[in-house]
Amino acid sequence: MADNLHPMTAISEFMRQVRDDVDASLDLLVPTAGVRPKRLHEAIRWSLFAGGKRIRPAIVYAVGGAFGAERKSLGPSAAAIEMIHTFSLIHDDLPAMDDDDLRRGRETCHVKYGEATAILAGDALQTLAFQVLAEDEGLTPEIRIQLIADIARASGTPKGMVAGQQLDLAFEGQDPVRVPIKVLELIHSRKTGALISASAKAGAIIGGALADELVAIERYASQIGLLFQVTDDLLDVTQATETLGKTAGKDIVADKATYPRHFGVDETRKMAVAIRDEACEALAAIDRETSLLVGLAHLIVDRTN
Ligand code: GRG
Repeated sequence: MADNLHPMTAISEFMRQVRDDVDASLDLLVPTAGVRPKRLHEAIRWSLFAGGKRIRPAIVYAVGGAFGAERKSLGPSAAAIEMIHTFSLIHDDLPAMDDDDLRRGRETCHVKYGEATAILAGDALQTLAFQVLAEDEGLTPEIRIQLIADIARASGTPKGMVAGQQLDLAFEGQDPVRVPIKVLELIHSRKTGALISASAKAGAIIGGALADELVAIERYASQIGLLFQVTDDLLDVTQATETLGKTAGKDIVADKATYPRHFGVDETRKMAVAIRDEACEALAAIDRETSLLVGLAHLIVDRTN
């Protein structure tokens, strides 16, 4: 981060750069809407280029940068992780899951293109992500295999996103306050935390982090993963649909167990700040320039959507 910039200006500038880079990579990697089957590629692009925050790619770039990785060596992995994330959003919005009609400020993929195409758009994004990782000639075969294994583990089951989603669905409709906090943490860590941790680990591995540095980054990542979902829970009850770009208040309607429901909004806010500070403390074990990682932790809790 440039020394002469205010930390918030530096993080905003960093996020702008990430968005530009990841959008350019995704545009090159995803078939254009003119390629057959056109409807499928249009649907993929509809969801992918709808103005997502690109937080996971930002984590890849920020952690990789802290360990001295070159930007171009991080691009394909950052794009692949964003593909998996977008895939999970498309499937999460389906009628059989959260049944939502608004995402990233526009109609969800299945509302715009139909359910079958939305399922296929998600499937295609997932497979393309692993293809991109496997074919990334900027990385050694060993690193590619490690990234593929880590990201697959974070996406699937028993400790990844699919498992988290299944648990989330299983607890829907039960008295949310009676869901033990340990279970809530478990759902959050799988549904949201796992891919965020995999993003941080990918950056660290590409940057050649040492074993003890990797441990510190994993601690940082598990805290910001939790922070991300706790903040998401808070935003669901404190922000308007227009600001979020997705339907506000969904957690209450679906009777979901969330932090604000357990602890109330004020207490949850305090907890979020404590989790942020713990994330930043984990960085003290790393003798690298980590101000961007601190900035990211602040951004995650201070965001409005
Ligand atoms: C097989 C990988 C896989 C997924 C299918 C549907 C599903 C199983 C999992 C759902 C996972 C999910 C939607 C988790 C929610 C995580 C979350 C808080 C998403 C919002 O992320 P933001 O705020 O969104 O980063 P933007 O739009 O900014 O990218």
